[in-house]
Amino acid sequence: MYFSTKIIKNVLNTSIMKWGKGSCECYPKYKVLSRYCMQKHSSDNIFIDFHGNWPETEKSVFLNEMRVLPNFLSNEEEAQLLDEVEPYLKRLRYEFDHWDDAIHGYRETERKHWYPHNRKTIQRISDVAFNGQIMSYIHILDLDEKGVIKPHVDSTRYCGDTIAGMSLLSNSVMRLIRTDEKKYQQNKTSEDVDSSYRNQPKPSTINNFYADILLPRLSLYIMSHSARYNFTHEILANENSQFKGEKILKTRRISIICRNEP
Ligand SMILES: O=C(O)CCC(=O)C(=O)O
Repeated sequence: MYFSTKIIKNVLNTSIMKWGKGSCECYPKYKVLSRYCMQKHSSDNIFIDFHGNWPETEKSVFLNEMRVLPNFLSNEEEAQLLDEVEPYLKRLRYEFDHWDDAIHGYRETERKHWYPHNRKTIQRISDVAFNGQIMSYIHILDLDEKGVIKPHVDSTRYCGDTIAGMSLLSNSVMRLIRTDEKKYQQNKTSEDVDSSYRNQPKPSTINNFYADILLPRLSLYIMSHSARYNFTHEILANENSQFKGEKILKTRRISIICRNEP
């Protein structure tokens, strides 16, 4: 199935799907996208651009373990979340000082208690991505327009096998590059696993396979199991932010990220 750039633009520019509790409604005009909802495991996926020589088995596992739900949020839900988090974020400075850090040009906070309308949105993530088992602290990451998230693998010490993130304010491209599969698996002893929160192996796209993931504003991504541990993930800087040949402009982006317990 071939998806044209016109369809990708439609996803980026219009609210065409509404996600309810674990299901979605698609307007009839966008039948082709409704197939995405029905066939999330199909080997073509409009939000994933595969590069390099992927073994077929890895590809089908990956399609189950890296999912993008477009328009998970409505514009109103996005505005309500922003109203709640902005007053806290505004008190912080963007961190640009440490180029070695996995994230550059960001500020962040955590939140446990949410206004009731936003709590409902968090509960939807909990139901869709975690079978109701979510960590109580939710991570809010505000990336400046010039900010980048460099390739890293999250440590298995601090959270479980799944992370789910909503993208507010901006579209962006996340890149997942295949890395050393043994090093970052769960349940390793302390000598095997780096103790830092984010490990930064040096992944290469040469003689390797990787995937670019389009994260439209208002979407939710769910990354789990091998997509988390066998691949680094990063958010591309504007200089190389493109998807299927289309430039994807990243402006200021706030992600609200839920995790499960290790
Ligand atoms: O902003 C995101 O969606 C990804 C965040 C991330 O990679 C991290 O917190 O380790």
